[in-house]
Amino acid sequence: MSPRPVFLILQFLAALTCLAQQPAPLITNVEHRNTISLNGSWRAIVDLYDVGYSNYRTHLPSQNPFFRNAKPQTRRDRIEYDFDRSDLLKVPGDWNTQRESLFFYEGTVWYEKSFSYHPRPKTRVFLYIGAANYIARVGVNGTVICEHEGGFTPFDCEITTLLHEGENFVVVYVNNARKADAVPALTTDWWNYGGLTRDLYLVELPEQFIQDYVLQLKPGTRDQLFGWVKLSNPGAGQQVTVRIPDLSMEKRVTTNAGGMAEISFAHAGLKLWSPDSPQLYKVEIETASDKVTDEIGFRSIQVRGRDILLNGSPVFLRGVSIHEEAPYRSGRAFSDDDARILLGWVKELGGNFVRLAHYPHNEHMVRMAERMGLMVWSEVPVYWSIEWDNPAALANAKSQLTESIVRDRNRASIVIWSVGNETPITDKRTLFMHSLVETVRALDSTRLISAALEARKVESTTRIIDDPLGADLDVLGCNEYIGWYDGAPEDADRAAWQTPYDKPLIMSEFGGDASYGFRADSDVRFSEDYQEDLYIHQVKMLDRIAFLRGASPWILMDFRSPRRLLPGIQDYYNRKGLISDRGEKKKAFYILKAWYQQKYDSERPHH
Ligand code: GCB
Repeated sequence: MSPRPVFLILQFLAALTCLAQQPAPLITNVEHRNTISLNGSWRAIVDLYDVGYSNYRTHLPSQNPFFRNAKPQTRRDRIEYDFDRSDLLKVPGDWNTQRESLFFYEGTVWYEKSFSYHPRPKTRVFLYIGAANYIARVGVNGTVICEHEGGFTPFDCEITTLLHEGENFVVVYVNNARKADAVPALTTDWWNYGGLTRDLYLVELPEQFIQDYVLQLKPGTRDQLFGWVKLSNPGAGQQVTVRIPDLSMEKRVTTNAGGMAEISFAHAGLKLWSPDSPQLYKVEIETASDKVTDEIGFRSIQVRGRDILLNGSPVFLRGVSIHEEAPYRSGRAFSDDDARILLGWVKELGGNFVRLAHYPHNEHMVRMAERMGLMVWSEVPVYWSIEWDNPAALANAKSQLTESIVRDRNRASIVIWSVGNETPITDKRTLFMHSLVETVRALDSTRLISAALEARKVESTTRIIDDPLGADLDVLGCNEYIGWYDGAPEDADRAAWQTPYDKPLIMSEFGGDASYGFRADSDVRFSEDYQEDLYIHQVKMLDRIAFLRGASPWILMDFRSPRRLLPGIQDYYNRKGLISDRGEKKKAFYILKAWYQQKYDSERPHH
């Protein structure tokens, strides 16, 4: 029997409202809240044809059977799935590297986990998902509560009223099928690792809690802090206390009608954060019902003409690009230990800077960089071609950008927000990118904005960086591949660089593939010797660019890419790493290290 039209219309409307379920406003600094980890083993149903979502058309999406985790009640019941008898996947973790059969998989996986919970009075509970690549739909105890698009940023959904005493369950639908209208779109030079790739928590908060806050050094000063605290519920006259015990600072402020309170104060004895001395202060924020602590570093980052100034002094950014690829084991990196190893190599290289390409990396990485003393370039996956004239794609890019800024804007490590990578120049694209730049400026006035651009080649030796997007940026980023995609390594010796912009340049990429252990003459592609020679020519060229203020060559470690097909050499790895996927350093590593030592010494002539 087919359903009546009226019912279908109602169902359609209900489906629309269901799809419109946005996550709750982001809770910052989840790490220091009262959390219950949901990491660990989850039941997983691999659903190649999206049967669980699309084949149950007679159900409202909010009552989709898979979300209900249903069990047969009688022997006659037909239920064609069973989480309890499905295999396990680890969370956090991509699915591709956990099961051979999922290595190339792009589609839907349903995750389920049961947990016992004891509700407490006057407590709100949120489910926080560090990242799910790419679309996630979340249900708790059978009710679908929110959905999220974007594979590299966190979101949370309030589940207070859905929880009960005893056993509860959460079901998450994750789909990583590539789509032309997504961000990123169909093609990337990295593996499309699917799944619940970052930490998952239940976050317990009081009824009125500290939603978000910012405390930063006022640009252009060395002793003035400013910011604000936002409470979860609006309402004027609520007291907020901000303390920095090590500075014996305490400040009381009162919220406005929107539940926000501004803070500003000065302290002459402030020790500023820098790579050489990554000073962090414990900051406590307290209201009548909530208290959260954080560790915040204070520093300023500015541009003056063609200089980048850290705490008022010119600095050269000695960096390297990194993908969120796990060292020693394969797959997505997600832990503190992964971050310690990757960033430890950057320190060994003599770096003070990392470009976390091409999407926001996990929070462990950003916090580890802060503790270790590394400045960070953070990026959104506005990569290559996006549907520039599609308003939904723009809204999506903006929301990923916003989530990453809200998550990280108290981190001293982050000095640059990058709005994209190698986006081909057209009017529509430049408008789109302009809109992203405006989004950043509205959310954060203390950091620099950049993007990885490409240069225009005139004649055979001159390269001009005159992308119109440059007008919007504080710092020009440029990717170039002289000696790899563009001519021979020695062509760098004659290359001349120009830009009409009076702005600093970071060479955000250069490099070439080398298979670790493959030694040959320096003109043999894919040998360590070729890559070493390329770096020798590159650093000489870079030294001749008068407006160069930093570099983040491509890339620290070999990483998986579906575009890298050469058997025996690439085997689905981009081999431009200075270090292999097994942690072995290639010859070029030492060329860059020596160059960075020189740069370091020349900034400190008296040492
Ligand atoms: C680029 C891209 C980067 C690639 C790299 C390469 O220009 O920005 O994502 O992986 O080149 O190796 O081709």
